[in-house]
Amino acid sequence: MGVINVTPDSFSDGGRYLDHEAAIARGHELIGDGADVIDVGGESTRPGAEGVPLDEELRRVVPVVAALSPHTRVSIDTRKAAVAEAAIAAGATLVNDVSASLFEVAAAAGPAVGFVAMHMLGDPRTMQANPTYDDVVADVREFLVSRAGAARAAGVEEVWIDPGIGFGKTTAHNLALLRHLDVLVSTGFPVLIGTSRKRFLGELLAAADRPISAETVGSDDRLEGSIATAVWAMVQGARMVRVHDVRATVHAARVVAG
Ligand code: HH2
Repeated sequence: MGVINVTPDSFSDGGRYLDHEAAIARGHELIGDGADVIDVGGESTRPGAEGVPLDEELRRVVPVVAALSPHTRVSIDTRKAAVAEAAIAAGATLVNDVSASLFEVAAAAGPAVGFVAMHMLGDPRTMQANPTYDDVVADVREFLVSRAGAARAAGVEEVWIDPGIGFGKTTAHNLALLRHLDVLVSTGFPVLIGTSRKRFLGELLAAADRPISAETVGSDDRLEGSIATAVWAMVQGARMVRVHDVRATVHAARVVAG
């Protein structure tokens, strides 16, 4: 799954694809690089981000979804039912909802439309304040199985689960979820995971034996960690990885797959 953020403020590619032409061109590039799905989002959910008004989110994403959906599967990354509905009308067939609540919209659209239930603690404005869990892996699993079950009960046939790396999680929480990904895989729901360019990758480099300063590891410098964790996740049984650097990730996955 290749990412296009049609936003001014996403943490790694904010501002680059706010222009529709640039976003659509990027989508074609990602398809050429080997993406099977393009995830289009119009609202940043980075820690501390403020929400975006409905009209503005619609204006950002609908033309991009309409232009790309004849060429590839498009997923819509949104927390708003009206945006999900408009994106489906424009050709999207996967609702990627970081609040795990829009399954009714996917269900109403019929069997061609799937749903991703992602785990987030709180909301983007406050989620990194002081995230705490009894047992992060068990808590996330329980939440996802419950939401995915609700989506199935509502009539969605294709339901994915995603632990929401970085969404109300410390580096230790992210690592526990990656290390124990088998716990999510064993639920039977297909697992999607997104580590791409996330902050904890820079923190791990800063904490290594021969540290690289976290400040010098900007989000564009997290490629190796993004690829390593994507391949790790696939080896553990994740069925889809959400990445910005599609070409490099596809190449790495093909090498490991032999
Ligand atoms: N991560 C981000 C956004 N959407 N969706 C799923 N299913 N899983 C994720 O891990 C996930 C997601 C955050 O990354 P990005 O889109 O690059 O940044 P921003 O939220 O700042 O637009």
